[in-house]
Amino acid sequence: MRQVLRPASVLILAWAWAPLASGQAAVDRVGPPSWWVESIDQTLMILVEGSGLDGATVRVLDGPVRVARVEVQPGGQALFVDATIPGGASPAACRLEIMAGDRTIERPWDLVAKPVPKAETVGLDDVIYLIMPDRFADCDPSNNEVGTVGDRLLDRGDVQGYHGGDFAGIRAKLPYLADLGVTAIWLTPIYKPGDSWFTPPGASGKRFSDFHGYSPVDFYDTNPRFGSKAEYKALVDAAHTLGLKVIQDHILGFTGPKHPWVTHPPAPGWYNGPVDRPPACNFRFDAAADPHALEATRRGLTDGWLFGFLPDLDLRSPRVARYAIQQSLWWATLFEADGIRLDTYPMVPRIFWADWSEEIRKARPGLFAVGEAWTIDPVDLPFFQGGRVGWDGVDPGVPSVFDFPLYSAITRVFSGQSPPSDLAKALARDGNYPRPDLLGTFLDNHDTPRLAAVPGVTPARLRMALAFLLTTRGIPQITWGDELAILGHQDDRRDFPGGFPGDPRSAFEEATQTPEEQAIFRTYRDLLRVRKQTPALRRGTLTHLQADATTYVALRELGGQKAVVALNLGPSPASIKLPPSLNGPIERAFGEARWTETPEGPRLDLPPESSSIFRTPIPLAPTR
Ligand SMILES: [Ca+2]
Ligand SMILES: [Ca+2]
Repeated sequence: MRQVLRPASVLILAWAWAPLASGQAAVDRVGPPSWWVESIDQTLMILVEGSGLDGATVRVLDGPVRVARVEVQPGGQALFVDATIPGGASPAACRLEIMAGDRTIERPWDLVAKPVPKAETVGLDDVIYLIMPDRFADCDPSNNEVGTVGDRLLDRGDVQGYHGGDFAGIRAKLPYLADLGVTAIWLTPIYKPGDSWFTPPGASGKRFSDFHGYSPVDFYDTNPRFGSKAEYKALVDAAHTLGLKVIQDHILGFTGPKHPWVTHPPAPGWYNGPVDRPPACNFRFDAAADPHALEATRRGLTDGWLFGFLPDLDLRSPRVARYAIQQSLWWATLFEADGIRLDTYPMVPRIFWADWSEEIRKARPGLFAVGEAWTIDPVDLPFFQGGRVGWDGVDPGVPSVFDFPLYSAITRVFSGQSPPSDLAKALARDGNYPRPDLLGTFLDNHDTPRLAAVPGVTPARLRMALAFLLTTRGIPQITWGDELAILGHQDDRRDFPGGFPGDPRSAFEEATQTPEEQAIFRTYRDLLRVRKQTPALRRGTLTHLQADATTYVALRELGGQKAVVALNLGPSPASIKLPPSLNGPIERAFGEARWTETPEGPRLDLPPESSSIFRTPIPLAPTR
């Protein structure tokens, strides 16, 4: 069925920009460019962008896709095509036919089989390894300047330039990650970004490339400097073969400054505006969580442009929301996400997340998602975790958020600014969260200083911080190179040593690591093994046994298994009495502490600046 509708409401809308002069029809982009078949009917919004599309008609050839309605935007630059894919349809190599004026334009539009997920979704048993693809490994130098316009973007001497890492590099290093003991990789966004240097307003001429990925210009293509969609798929398949899960980093709320929508939005009000004088995001997470805040203050969080220059999409508009949800579903389904990380999650209206979660649930029930909600306030953060209806009547449905309040406590404690009792104090707020066990925990990420670079953090303190991270509640996330204690500050995403042509040595091989790198690398590997062997450390209840000015001791229990984690940050040995209920068979799984059973309960003797783990003996090979 073909049908062309032009609702009167569209015709009378005022336009903020001048339509292009009508000329010969052309199509620049079609999104989504493909879809999959399901057992039930699916309705889809296909956005066709180009020029000269006034009066266009659309049909889908060579397949079962039915076009229900075409909305031609005044100016002829966009068509919204509402289509139906009948349930039970077979995959087909379809073609989208657009007829406008005297031209007929065809685009391939494949209907494919729905991939069957290869792995369980990310969950409590996982440890996530964050990779910024540009900074990990460059195994294909031929892609380093693909598509570049103007000055070269590759400059390893410039922290804001590209360094050359790619999908092929990550794929080559997957065995290293599997051996280290992580179970999932999270890549920062792989969308196609701008092709040239960018100088934001107010940056005093300083220029930036989009190596970090948070400036998409096309939501249906990859960054060609990382590789093609086929190369990305090959990376995902290789990861799954090794038992590693893949977390996709989705941007749903904004675009890069160079996105073509900025000058040619598909419809009025596509971005929050006014576009020529955009309001900057106010970062008032507290206002979102506060039922008594001014609505205008809340809108400053959800509708402002990040840093005043990242164009903010109006996700309250049904068309914009549909586009965002579809691109998210498209990547997650066709590229087999095992989890999704949601960038700038609180800057998007919660009602959108509720809709997004519902759609994701239908496509892949139970799929893990974790939102970036960068607030260290333990009162505000719980509001953003899904699983509970908030004061606004909305459950955003996103099961996890990153635990920035605990991150803040970790930084303070292990740099010597606060006593270890602050760890217990931070965890004491867990009653505020719908699911504290699902929170994403971390020592640092790509947006923070590395913990190893924080003044006051010593190698011994770094090892204790890791022991805490990998044994406390939550799903831990490690940042690339943390296992070597690589340094770096807020805006200094360093390269993995040995990942790049010309590097003097490779830290991917233990034999060519420095002695300092070997020490921390082995600590990572050992602790990851202990965590893997000890279900209580991943899923157990958490009880604080001791938390004071120098020590922190916690018990995790699952079924009959007990695990005791003991940290002594002080410069002297410490002796700690544990409850008599902990008497019984025990083995040391990590560290140097001594466990002595007495009628009054076990006594723990902890060496200075040390971490140790004891557990109910398990019938497995001992750790190295
Ligand atoms: Ca490369
Ligand atoms: Ca926003």
